[in-house]
Amino acid sequence: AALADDLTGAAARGELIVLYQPIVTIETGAAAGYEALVRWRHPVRGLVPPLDFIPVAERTGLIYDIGLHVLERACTDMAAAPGRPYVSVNLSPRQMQTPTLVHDVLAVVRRSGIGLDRLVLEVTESAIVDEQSGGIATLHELRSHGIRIAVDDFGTGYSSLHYLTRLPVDILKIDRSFVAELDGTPTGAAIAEAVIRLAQVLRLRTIAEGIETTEQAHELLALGCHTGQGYLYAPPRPLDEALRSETRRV
Ligand code: G
Ligand code: G
Ligand code: MN
Ligand code: NA
Repeated sequence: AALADDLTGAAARGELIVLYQPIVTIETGAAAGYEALVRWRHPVRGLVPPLDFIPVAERTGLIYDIGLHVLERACTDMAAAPGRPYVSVNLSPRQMQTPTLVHDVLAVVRRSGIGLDRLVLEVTESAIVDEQSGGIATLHELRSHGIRIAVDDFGTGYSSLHYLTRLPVDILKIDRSFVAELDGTPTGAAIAEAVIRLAQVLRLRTIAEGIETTEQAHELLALGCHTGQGYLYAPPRPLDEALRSETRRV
């Protein structure tokens, strides 16, 4: 309860900070975009990771305003970034279910000055697949404005593969648990390979998460995934550091 109280007004007090992790073209190591990842700089507890406060924010409904705050920061930061990178922002289920979402997202992005084609919104399977939530209609509407949709942690949720063929999405993010299994064996590659093949057939892009070794990067390339993020390239960092961080070729 105390944490929830503190969270009220955290954004207004400037306690929420947004870090950026590059999403790179694996062949060149060049950043094509950045994932925005929020942190809470709590005056007493120190840096609180999202896993500790996003669920609280979801329960209390604070996530809606926090999410718009993160979006505004992310779009404004990217407006000043060289090379017109895209920015990928996470949306939680509760945000997806709020009827004003599309209107508010459009207003924030337009105010920032970046084009709508430079925004990717990351949603989880559960947030879209729940028929009651109106998630599908929301995604259609967002996409009609040129915003791209990525399915986060793909493969860990409960959507059936059949259902996926009808989802209005652009990108599948291969969950880092499947990248971690890449060990040069067919069994280790099984799920990543299945996701990549599926994406090819459905004409979706793939982004591999949690790439930590050059071996994983090479294996992803061999499987046909050309974009990824992970500690091999860079951890989430403050904007300035993220923009000037060195990228590497594998
Ligand atoms: O950065 P880190 O690995 O600690 O992120 C942990 C989780 O928190 C990830 O699942 C990520 O999707 C989520 N997360 C990070 N930033 C945001 C945000 O701005 N909004 C929402 N809804 N989730 C976020
Ligand atoms: O659920 P989502 O994919 O949005 O979560 C992203 C989270 O993954 C962030 O909290 C980020 O800190 C973390 N992350 C980013 N790169 C790596 C990596 O290479 N390895 C691991 N274990 N975690 C990573
Ligand atoms: Mn994500
Ligand atoms: Na993920």
